[in-house]
Amino acid sequence: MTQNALVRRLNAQDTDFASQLDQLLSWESVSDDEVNQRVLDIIDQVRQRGDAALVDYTRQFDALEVQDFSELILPRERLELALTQIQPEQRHALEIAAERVRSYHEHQRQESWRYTEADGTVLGQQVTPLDRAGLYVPGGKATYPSSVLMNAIPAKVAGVREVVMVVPTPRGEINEMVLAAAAIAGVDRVFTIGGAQAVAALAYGTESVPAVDKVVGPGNIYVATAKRHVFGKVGIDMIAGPSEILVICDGQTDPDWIAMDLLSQAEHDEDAQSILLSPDAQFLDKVAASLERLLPSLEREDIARVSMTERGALILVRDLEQAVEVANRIAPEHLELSVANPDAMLPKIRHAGAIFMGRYTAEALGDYCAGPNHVLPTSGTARFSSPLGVYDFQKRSSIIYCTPQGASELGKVASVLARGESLTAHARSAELRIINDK
Ligand code: HSO
Ligand code: ZN
Repeated sequence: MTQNALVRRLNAQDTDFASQLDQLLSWESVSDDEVNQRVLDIIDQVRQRGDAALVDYTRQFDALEVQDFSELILPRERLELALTQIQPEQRHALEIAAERVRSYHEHQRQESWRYTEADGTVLGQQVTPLDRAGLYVPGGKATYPSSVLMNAIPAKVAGVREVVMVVPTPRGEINEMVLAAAAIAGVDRVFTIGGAQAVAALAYGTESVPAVDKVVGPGNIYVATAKRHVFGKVGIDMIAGPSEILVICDGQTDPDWIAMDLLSQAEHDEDAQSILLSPDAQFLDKVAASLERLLPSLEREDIARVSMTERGALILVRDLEQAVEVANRIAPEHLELSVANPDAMLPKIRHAGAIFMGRYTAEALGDYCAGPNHVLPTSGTARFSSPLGVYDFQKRSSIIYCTPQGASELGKVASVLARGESLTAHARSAELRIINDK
């Protein structure tokens, strides 16, 4: 291996591989006292001064000369107009993607259920959508129309009554594709505000912005910090870390395909992480060569290069069995199984946000239009969490419906337990319903 190779090479057979891997994966989300304090001040101002605070912050942070909050409300017709402003092929692609994402998510809708116990008591769960969801969409370079679809469509499929979107428009710049995606996904209202102030407005409501029940969507450190602070007042989705891809390849896929799949995540962010596991050392050499050759062809070459150098790795494993062990240890956001028989491997995969099966299933297809959500658990959180879905916009209420007989039987049990807790009113409430059949 050359000293100045683009991507580091590791060998899973090394005795200290476990610690090399820990080091490779370590990534600290910045949590900065100064950011924290500024965000708390902003939330406070929005709670006290409502729309006026939003106007002030928009002038200050987005360099926009607004006089009045009404200028920050985007009328529905403006969304419709965006559909005519973009290229017909862009509109067509957004529509196809939206349709695929919608039909996939329709499979996720949870239904209410009930069953009857032997004593006639009916038990169950009533599933209801949230009343209102807030969707944060970043402005600037990290604005992704595909993310508008991925966040808004599950909410709509869940039956959320109103989806409210916020998107900053720095110096008045607005992304027509983002607005078109909002129109296609059925977003109900849009405000051109951003940053921590927009999150605060969604959580607490102002004269013009309705308070929502849950805030979802990606954002910068200010947005992420604000989401953490408003959690409890409203629900939030996950706080996403940088994008990650882990590819397991048996060495039989075109090395250029694998290299480009790795680069597809590296180009998101300097902190993004792309890792390849293969039992074939020569194949790793070929992918390394492909990476060197293909990188300069990217518009975001600089970002991808930093990501590959700082956080990328090509790892030689003993066999595919060991690759699976390493994959489970990493619990990646995206896992490509670029092997002859991915179905045989699938049952052994325990932790991954999304699994891309076989040589043809590039992660990029899932990022845009296959159907599943691209908002996925990052930084190893796939050990305990799942992709964004319809279930994130639904909640459940327990249902208990006792018959006289059921209440009598349960009353005897409840009474004993209540007296054990010295809760006399509980005990009496239950006892009053016991049928005395002498
Ligand atoms: N790969 C990103 C999603 C995305 N890709 C949006 C392209 N646009 C999530 O990790
Ligand atoms: Zn992506």
